[in-house]
Amino acid sequence: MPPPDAAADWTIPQRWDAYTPQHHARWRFLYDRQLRLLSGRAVPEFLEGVRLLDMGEGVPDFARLSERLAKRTGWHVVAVPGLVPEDVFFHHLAHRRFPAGTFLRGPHELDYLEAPDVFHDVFGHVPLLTHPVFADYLQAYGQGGLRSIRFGALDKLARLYWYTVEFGLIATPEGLRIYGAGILSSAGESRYALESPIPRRLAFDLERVMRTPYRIDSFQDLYFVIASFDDLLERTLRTDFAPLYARLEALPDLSVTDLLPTDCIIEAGRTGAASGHPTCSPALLPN
Ligand code: HBI
Ligand code: FE
Repeated sequence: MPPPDAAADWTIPQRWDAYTPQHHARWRFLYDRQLRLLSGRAVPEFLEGVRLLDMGEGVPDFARLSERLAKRTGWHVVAVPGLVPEDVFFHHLAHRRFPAGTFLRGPHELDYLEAPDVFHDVFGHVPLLTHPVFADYLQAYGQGGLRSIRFGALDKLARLYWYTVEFGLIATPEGLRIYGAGILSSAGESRYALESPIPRRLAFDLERVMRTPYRIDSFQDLYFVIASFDDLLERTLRTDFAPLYARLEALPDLSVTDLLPTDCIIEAGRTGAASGHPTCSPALLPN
């Protein structure tokens, strides 16, 4: 059941007028800090989306933001009270509505907070929705999510969201770049994800991703790297999930230190690689 002041689809009014000058100043601090960090680290299409959406003045008004966004890919940003049930979340994505929180993190939690706030949701997730292929991917993800509930495979699909939309990396001719919102909205992880020798970085593989649980309370030990957004769309949401879910039923989950012979290692990370294990350079990522 939605909370008292929310509609049946869990949306609420954003109440943009209620943001104080302090909120807008804090947004600008977070925005400016991330943009300084992300040049040379974020995938160029993300930075292009940030430029197009013109969000630098303060907490964006979702109505104005959606006007600009919808002109490009038909997506809208809708306000919700916080995390919403999976089926509600998938339903919004399947209809090109991105559900965003309205609260802004406090001055004491500028670096890490448990629940997604408006900076994570809007600065982290929305700019890439100006990119037609990524916009298609997220809508197809929502449709797939609704189907996965019927297969009882919601946890597998949640992992796909986690290792792509939230914490995905992408190979570019200039090197690895960030496209996951959980990294893009985090000062610490924006550096760690590309520069730390600790995490393992593997080429994206749908079945591998769906077998790999994740942790929500620390920097990631494992990142998956895609070759392009076209490739991500092709490899995931164009496949028939029924046989995949059936296969996954019989396979155990993998720990982040497990290594499959089929894993294509881009950077082995602290846990290292079995000797002789094939590595793959980002340029040669399986397309
Ligand atoms: N609700 N508002 C909101 N934002 C999310 O990112 C979100 C959610 N509900 C469920 C959810 N994410 C995850 O379970 C996804 O993997 C489905
Ligand atoms: Fe998120």
